[in-house]
Amino acid sequence: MAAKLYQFLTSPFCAKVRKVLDFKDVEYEIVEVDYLERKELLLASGQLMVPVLALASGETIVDSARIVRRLEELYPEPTVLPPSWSGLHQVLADYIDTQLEDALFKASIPDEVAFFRRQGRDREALWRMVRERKYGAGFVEQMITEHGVQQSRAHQALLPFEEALSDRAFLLGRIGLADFALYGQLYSLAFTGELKISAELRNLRMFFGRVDRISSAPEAA
Ligand SMILES: N[C@@H](CCC(=O)N[C@@H](CS)C(=O)NCC(=O)O)C(=O)O
Repeated sequence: MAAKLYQFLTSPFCAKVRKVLDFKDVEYEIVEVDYLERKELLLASGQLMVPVLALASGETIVDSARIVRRLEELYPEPTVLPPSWSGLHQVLADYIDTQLEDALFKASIPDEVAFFRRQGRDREALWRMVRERKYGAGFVEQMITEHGVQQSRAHQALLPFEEALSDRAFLLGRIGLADFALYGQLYSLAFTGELKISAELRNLRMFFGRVDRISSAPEAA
């Protein structure tokens, strides 16, 4: 029996986990969670956030960092924490999952609103409510109005990564956790099917393709 990954397509943390599963060649199926109807997710994990990984053994893990740690224990090879680079990968992945996430998430808001609107006004309304509870009333409309500013902020935040990738395929040389975290966050600029990483960020565009090709995405369950 394959593991099950509960996800929202738009989630960068789910994209990170998908790619680690692909890299480690773990068989899994995707359960695309309906944003408004999360009964199956709740029953499987006792909470309402993704990613959640339900292993064939019956073990269920919530949170992308915990999932990756557990996968590393269960499937140590190929490793995402190369010897003597493990600490740096973790520090960099943490930065990517928080600081870079903040910039890219804000720049991707118009696409996310459109994505949830296509699924229905009710999904869009819940999505907006969750965001505005966290960031305050009017946040979503403000991000749409300020889209240009948010795009240049995201561009600035990506420049150090673009530079690092000018002479190597992966951030710290050998592929590892930080690369999967970066791939996940870049997925916020790709979930529409169009790669919205600026043409000026050529190394990052190639990096995204390189990690994306690690294996083909499995079919939705
Ligand atoms: N630190 C968590 C963050 C997970 C997270 O923020 N998940 C979001 C989707 S990207 C979520 O499930 N949000 C609930 C909601 O939007 O209702 C992780 O790394 O897994």
